[in-house]
Amino acid sequence: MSTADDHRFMARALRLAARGLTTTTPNPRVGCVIVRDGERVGEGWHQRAGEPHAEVHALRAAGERARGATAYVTLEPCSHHGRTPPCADALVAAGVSRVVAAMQDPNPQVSGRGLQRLRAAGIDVECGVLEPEALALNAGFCLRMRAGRPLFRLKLAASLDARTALASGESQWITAAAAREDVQRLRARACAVLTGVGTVVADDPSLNVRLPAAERQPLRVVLDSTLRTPPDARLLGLPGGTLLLTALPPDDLRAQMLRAAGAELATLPAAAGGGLDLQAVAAELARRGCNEVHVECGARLAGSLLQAGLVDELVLYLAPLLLGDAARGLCRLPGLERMEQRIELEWRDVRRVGHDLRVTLVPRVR
Ligand code: AOF
Ligand code: ZN
Repeated sequence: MSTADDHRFMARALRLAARGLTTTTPNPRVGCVIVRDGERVGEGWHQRAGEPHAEVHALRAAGERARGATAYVTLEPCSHHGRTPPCADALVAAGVSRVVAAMQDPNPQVSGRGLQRLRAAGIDVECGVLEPEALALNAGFCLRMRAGRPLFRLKLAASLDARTALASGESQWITAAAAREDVQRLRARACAVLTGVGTVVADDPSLNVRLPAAERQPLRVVLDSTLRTPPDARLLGLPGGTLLLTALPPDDLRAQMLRAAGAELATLPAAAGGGLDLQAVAAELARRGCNEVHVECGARLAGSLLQAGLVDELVLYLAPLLLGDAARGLCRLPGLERMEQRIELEWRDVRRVGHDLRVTLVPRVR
């Protein structure tokens, strides 16, 4: 089989994997295509944790035609007994003769052992086809496995002069309907939607997914070191669950009231300058299986996350408006004394979304 065919079938497997974009958490999105004599005889993708992996769906579809076939998988087939038995064993049992994987599984329970097991069974194994695309699809999962923290995607919406609200706090509506719907899609793919208590108190946001096809609500997370969340806050009553991260002990009176109002609470260390230790927040969310955390917050938390190096992706919606100097800025950062203290980003993507622009940035690696 030629390299071009390998790329074509792996691209197809990646598209299948992306069908699990909003549903596989805490698992990665994985797709599989089984090809015999140049023809696709089975396809599958991982849909939900606890359900069969991509390979199992594809092998079931292929049946006997899997014998002697090539399996294209966007992630190394697993070798461990998790919620389901090892896919490497299933591929061996089905008699495939070649396996092409896009990338190794960063899960320490697998990390190369799946490929090893296939090779030991005499299967021709190749790894690394369309690897950058596969890594991008599961960037959060990879970060959680390798660094013990989720990927943080910070969403901001501002006027052309980078103002997010009037001095009065009034912020509806800066961006138009298409941009707000785009944000809904970003929320839907996230494992958790995070904000600060200031936003909860000021705006009483829902932070849920309101797309017709939504079958899962991300966990809502509020950074609330002193438990100022009102027990009647809108987000506490919605499906999907709300986690309040606080520095107060679990037996605090407010903690008890908020638990009674439906919140889950976890106590974390406070940061030296007030608020919570953001690295501890990241570690706690990873521990809970969060791969991607979508952040919608005020200028203070946005600034703190940027300073802590915890913004892996910044998605900024820019509306064609000017709000003037008295309006509120994008993110609060300490004044710089030297240019070398600046936070540098790189443009990743620019596109128009309805009336607004969406620019996506990532930290610049120096
Ligand atoms: C695969 N194919 O489609 C996926 C894989 O506990 P489990 O059974 O849900 O396994 C989850 C782990 O399996 C996950 O952390 C990752 O290492 C791997 N995911 N592997 O061969 C798949 N989703
Ligand atoms: Zn598997």
